Amino acid sequence: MRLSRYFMPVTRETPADAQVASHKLMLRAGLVRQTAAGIYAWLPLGLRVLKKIEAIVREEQDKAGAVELLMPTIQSADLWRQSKRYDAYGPEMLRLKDRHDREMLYGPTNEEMITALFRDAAKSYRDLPRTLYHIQWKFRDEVRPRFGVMRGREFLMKDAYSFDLDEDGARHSYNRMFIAYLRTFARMGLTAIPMQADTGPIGGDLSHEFIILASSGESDVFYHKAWEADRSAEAEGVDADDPAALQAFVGGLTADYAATDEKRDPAREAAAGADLRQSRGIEVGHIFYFGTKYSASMGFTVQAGDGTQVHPEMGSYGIGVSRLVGALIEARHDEAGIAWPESVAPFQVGLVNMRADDPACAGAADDLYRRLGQAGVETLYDDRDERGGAKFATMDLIGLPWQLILGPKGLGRGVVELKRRATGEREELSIESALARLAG
Ligand code: 5CA
Repeated sequence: MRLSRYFMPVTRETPADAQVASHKLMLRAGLVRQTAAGIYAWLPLGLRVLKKIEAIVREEQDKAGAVELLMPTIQSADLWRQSKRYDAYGPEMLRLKDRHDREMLYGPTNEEMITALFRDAAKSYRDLPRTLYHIQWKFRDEVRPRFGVMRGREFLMKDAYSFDLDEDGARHSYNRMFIAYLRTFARMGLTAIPMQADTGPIGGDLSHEFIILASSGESDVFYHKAWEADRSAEAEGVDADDPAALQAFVGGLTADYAATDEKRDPAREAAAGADLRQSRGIEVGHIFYFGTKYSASMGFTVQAGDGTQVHPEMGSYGIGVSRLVGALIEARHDEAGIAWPESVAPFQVGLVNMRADDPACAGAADDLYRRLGQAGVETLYDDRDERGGAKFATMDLIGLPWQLILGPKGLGRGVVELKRRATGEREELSIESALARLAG
């Protein structure tokens, strides 16, 4: 992409209404613009990151055996009356009326809708187990939308729902998602710590939040120091199809190392003593096992192997896809701007032509841009006629993993400069070696 033809409104000024680093940087780097309180337009650069995160989430859901579908954002109030949540949900639900005066709502979550959809199709134990998911916009009329996309009113969520015949099956489905979550966040360069959690309006009695550590986080967490190392590699070795092995792994992690919040379990602090650390954290995922809460209230039964009718055991599993964009920036930024991990970066390389007004430089940079494209390297090419200093500042702000700098002096010697954004390391190398390195 040529920057001269892109839409990336960056600003030098720090926005007055943003408190946390990620919100400031998302506005400054032109990733999003607020269009109403807690509602954001995703500008091209931000949309690319959102799509990358979504793709990782989707791949790991598919690997975990979940099946993708897409439910609408608008739901009917009657659906929510079946589960008795319509009145219980309160002012966070955005309620609407259509032209026929029918009560509708903008979905804050989809337990009711998926239960109704699956109920109408699944008749026997042979239709189970199933885990279904979608990646769809939600609306919650939060009292205090803040921190940009991290606590928005409209936000993108991956929500999955599992249906099993019995409790053991449901626990296995829960555990599969549990390790899928560790893998998902690890692929984004994040260590997400599972923390025992309250189930709130979703209901149920088993629940974990996945928390990444950040000083700007909304929750107070205590976590075992074992989580200071990246533990996701351990999840790689577990056979997700073996219920006993999986239960042993998840059970071990949660019993020995799971984080907790202060109000839930102060005793844990005393027990673990010096091994416990305290921090602030951002909740990037939340999983629930709630048994037959929805299948029973919504009249969903299947025929079991012995001929009896049973209510399927259910769980639901959320990931804050749009929240992750902010959370990732909280985890990866410095004074100059964002430093994206390669797996979610909007482009891999920022190609900077230092002298757009010099025909030799422009010719060489155009050629390099073309060859990077042929090699499949996602490149943002700063071909604008601007000062080098301003171009560097922009590249550092938007945080692409690599910067490739081409200027008249280097060109005379046949070299370009390659800079790694995260560390600031620079090296000079020939155009051929730079291409080989970035395409590799
Ligand atoms: N139905 C369940 C699981 S599918 C559910 O709704 N869970 S939740 O309420 O915990 O939300 C799932 C995830 O969505 C959270 O972990 C969080 O990462 C994200 N999320 C929740 N509220 C917001 C919000 N206001 N802004 C951005 N992300 C949010």
